[in-house]
Amino acid sequence: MARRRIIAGNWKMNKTPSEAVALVAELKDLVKNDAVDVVYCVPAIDIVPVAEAVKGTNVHVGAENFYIVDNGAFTGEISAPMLKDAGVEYVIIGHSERRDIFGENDILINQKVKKAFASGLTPILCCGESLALRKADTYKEWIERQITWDLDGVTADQVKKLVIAYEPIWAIGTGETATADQAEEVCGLIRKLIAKLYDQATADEVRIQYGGSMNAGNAAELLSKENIDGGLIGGASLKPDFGKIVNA
Ligand code: 3PY
Repeated sequence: MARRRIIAGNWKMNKTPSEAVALVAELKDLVKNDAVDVVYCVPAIDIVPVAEAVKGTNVHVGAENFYIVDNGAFTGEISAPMLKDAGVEYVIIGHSERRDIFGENDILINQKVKKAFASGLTPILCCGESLALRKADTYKEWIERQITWDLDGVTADQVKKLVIAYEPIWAIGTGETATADQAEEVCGLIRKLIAKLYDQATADEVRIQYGGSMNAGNAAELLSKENIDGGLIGGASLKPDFGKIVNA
């Protein structure tokens, strides 16, 4: 089945509000492509100016994180209704930097996936293994366990709208990229797992991205693989190269 491609930038903790608006303007013509969903996942403080700046373009706005409660005494957090009201459509959940640096575990990540869907946001759910797990050849079991936990209680109809990003941790911010065959192996495995946990129709619809140093040089080969429906892009999403990835 033909799944619509989705290329999302993960800006991480980069760009002040004025720099963010300038980047949107710089990329505007470069990311035009009606056949692809283009998403900028931006720092919380950039959401409102970026949502304003992308109006009338083909770009959708995403957040990089949120908390599972709507409002209250949660200093420093941002809620799903706040994101929705600001024009956010997608939210990254379970990025390895959130898991490793901020201690997010699969229980919280599962709650976030369910809360995002309940709030009308589309999760971009990240999974991926460390270099140690890759070397020990236990990465497949690890990823199956992550996805199984993270989707506990999530319905097939929701999973059909979900985006899953396979991001091997050893390829994040290191300049290392999984080969297209390594990426395809795991993305194919994730699709088979979704068929096992749900059914084939759901597996055929869920969109699976590769993330981890995807760039203008390797995007076309990665995106040519059957089970890779897009990319979650780190550093290259902050440069004109992002346009080349969108159009790869
Ligand atoms: C990277 O490519 O570095 C990422 O972490 C994308 O999310």
